[in-house]
Amino acid sequence: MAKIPEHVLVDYERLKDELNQHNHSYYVLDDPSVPDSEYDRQMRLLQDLEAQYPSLTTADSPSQRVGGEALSSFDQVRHDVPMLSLDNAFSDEELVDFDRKVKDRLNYSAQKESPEIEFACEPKLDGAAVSLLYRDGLLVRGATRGDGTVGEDITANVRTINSIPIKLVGDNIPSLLEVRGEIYLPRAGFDALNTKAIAAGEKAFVNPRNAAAGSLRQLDSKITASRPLEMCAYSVGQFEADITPDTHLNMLVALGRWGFKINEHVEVVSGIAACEDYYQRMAERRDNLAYDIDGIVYKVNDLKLQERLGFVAKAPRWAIARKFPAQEEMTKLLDVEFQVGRTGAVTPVARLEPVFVGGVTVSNATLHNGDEIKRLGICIGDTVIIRRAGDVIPKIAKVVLEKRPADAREIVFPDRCPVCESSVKRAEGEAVARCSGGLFCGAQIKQAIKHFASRKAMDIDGLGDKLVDLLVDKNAIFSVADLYDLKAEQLIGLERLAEKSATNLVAAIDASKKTTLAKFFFSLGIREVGETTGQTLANNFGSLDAVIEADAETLLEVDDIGPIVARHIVNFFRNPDNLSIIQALREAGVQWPDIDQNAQASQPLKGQTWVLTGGMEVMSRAEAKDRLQDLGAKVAGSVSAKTAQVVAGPGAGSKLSKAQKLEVPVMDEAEFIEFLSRV
Ligand code: D41
Repeated sequence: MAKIPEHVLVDYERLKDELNQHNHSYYVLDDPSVPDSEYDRQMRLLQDLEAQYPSLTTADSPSQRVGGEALSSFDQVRHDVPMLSLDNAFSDEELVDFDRKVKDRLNYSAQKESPEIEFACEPKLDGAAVSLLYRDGLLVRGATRGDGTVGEDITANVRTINSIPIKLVGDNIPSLLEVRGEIYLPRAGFDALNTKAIAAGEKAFVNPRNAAAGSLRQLDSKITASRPLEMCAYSVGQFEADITPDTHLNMLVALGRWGFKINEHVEVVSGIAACEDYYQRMAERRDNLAYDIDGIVYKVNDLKLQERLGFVAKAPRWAIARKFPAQEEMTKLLDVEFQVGRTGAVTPVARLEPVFVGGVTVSNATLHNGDEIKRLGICIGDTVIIRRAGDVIPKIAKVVLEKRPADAREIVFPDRCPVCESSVKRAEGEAVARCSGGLFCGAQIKQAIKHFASRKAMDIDGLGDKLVDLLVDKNAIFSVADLYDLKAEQLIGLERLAEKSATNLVAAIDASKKTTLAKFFFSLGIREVGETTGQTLANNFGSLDAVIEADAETLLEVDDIGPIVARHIVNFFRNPDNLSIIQALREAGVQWPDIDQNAQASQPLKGQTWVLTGGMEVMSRAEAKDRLQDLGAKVAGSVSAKTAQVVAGPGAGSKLSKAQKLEVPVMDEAEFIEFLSRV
């Protein structure tokens, strides 16, 4: 074997340490320390060294996170310190009861002024519990919880999880440390995984917990490596160290310093009433978290008190879980209706027996399209599992086939539009079936008008969805152009509209005539043309007529316009009905300031991406965005190494720190306004 030169050994150790640190910044702190390109460069250097000197490669090398050879089975692992389970409290009374029992055991009740107990409150992550063993700071074993006494050795799999340190960092590293925590799949990762599975014709996972547990049980660690799993540490089993934290919170803080991810919402409170308050606060935030939680765990914070309290059977006396309403429930599919959208898309909507799930009562769920119906294998009358988490749209996660009744009916996708009876067609390669009725279809007319009137389009205040439905149903309007002929008297004649609202509405319609070219493009409801593309068209063509006249080739010359959007734009303006509506809108007085072609040619910020973060005091954020887009800049929601400039106002947080890390220039609002006056 080639002798490894000393300087290579030094380089190798340094590279490993640096990569582990970058990894920690990125996956644990959520705060990248270097651009991805730099990380990739160092990783390649490391891999080159390992290729040149194969004997260098150690298990703690960051290169090993991609997974290795598949196993034929998992070994069993005995937990020397048992992994306890958690008792549940199902009501506030049971929580008060828990507090009383803790105090009784500690003899607090006998004291005159019974002191309150300090509790550490933490979200109960919905994933799979694991044990990670570190000897002298190196990860030597990962194991599932199993039955609490015996689990399975999943070392190869846990190594692939980026938020798990393979080597501890910081001071006072314990000679022996067994960390317990939850491995979970954030919702975004879960959605991405299911999208991929469905595209590949595979079965989707019902929820992130199943997906996380399934990912850990893979014999091929390369599969685990491909799943965006995360881990949060929440307790310690075996522990031999020079320091001994005195509280649960301080133990978590120590774990954080050694490189583990700790849940960001952990809080220490005094007394059980404050625990209930924490529960309410987290219940409100639950839908906005990036991951599923199924409840709150309360733990006596003082580790000495924990020891005095001990455990019964398999659960500690010093901890309890209080569950949230379940995110999955069973109910029945009563019927399927088909709704027609603005672009004619026919969407099947499930009518369900109402069920309380994820904190709300659900009676409808979208079934997306015909493929989804096939994939789920669902029939009317079936019992289904509804899942509602985070995203407010409930989904049918699974059909319970065992419960299918004898009279279950197949779902038949209509070949005629349920609104206008035109034929329903499905274009090659598209999942969506569409009504071919275009503007003859009442449903499409309604949706087109609702879109036209919406805030980011023509912004007609007071023209809500219900009123649009009414106006179209009563034949008062047939297109967006007819809005501008509406008279107050006519509106008062319609049921539900008072005189004042009628005059206000006519005034709002009138006021909407003054718009911008970008908003007008967006308002037309051309398929795939959102706000950004509307702005792109305005910036690049300067006038409506220039876009009407453009062919697909000309459109394709514009950055950000691809062949599909180009085709939709050309088709839209080739349609004589659309052109006559545009003509009528212009005649009604809809107008926008022309974009100066010279100024446009010199768009000074063209090609730049800007990010606005924090509050703005003088200008509104929408105005700042408009101004930047007029100057040709793209306005993005997140900072990357490619960001040209960040405008940060008061309260700017992670985006600002990321900009500083990546050395992206930052200005405040005053500087921004000054900048605008110069360009
Ligand atoms: O977030 C969790 N799922 C979580 C689980 C947590 N935050 N803390 C936990 N603490 C414990 C004790 C008190 C026994 C150390 C737990 C669990 N146990 C647990 N998870 C699965 C079984 C037990």
